[in-house]
Amino acid sequence: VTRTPLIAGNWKMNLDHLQAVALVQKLHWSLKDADHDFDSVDVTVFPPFTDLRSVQTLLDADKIPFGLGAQDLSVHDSGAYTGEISGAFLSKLSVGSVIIGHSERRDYHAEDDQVVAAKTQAALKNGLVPVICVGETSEDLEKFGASAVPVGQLEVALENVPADAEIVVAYEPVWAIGSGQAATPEQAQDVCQKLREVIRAKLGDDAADKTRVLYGGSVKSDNIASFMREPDIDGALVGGGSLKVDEFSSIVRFKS
Ligand code: G2H
Repeated sequence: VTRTPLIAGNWKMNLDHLQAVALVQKLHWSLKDADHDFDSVDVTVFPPFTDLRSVQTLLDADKIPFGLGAQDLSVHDSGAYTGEISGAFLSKLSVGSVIIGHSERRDYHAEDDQVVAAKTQAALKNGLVPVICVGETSEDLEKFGASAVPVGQLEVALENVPADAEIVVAYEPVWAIGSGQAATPEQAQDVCQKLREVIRAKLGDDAADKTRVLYGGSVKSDNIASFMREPDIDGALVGGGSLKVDEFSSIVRFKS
């Protein structure tokens, strides 16, 4: 099975709309200068909501072949939910995917597995590809080992997901996020392989073969290639490393 690698840049709450446009433009130039083969790797950026329109306009105008994603969405479509952003609004802005259940949302906004499942449904209903994040904390790791918690989280998120739905799964051990201490490729491969088995059990062989499983947590230009060599790791969800042009460009060009 061949799965096109996906390098996803999760900007978190960084870069205003002017900085966002500048970064995307420079990243495109950097990749073109390096003769990058844009078909060989999918690149998606996940800016803050307030940057989406500006980035989408730039991608369109300059025919830049990056995907556009959002970092969260509401479980609702519209109504009296002050401050929320619906999947319907996102898809009208040509947003193609949305991060769901990032550990920062689980932690700081009390999103549990049920909320993650509801948001996954909201994304699919609006034609958005959910990028479902799972991962264990360091306490979980000590108590249950690496895979039990992420496997359980994914099982709940995939309830009622149709077998032919396009989804992306991101394994992000919480202890590796923004810490500079990435998992080893072997550890990450082991959990990603188990997550693929969850996809197989819930959605079938076809989905297990097609679905991209990403690793996230302190991915940098000097460790990306080691993750990409693993058979069940199909890309990366990159935080800090996606905010600097040269660094992110090198990560995208992990093959060269
Ligand atoms: C994990 C990751 C991006 P970082 O949160 O989702 O961030 O690469 O900064 O560890």
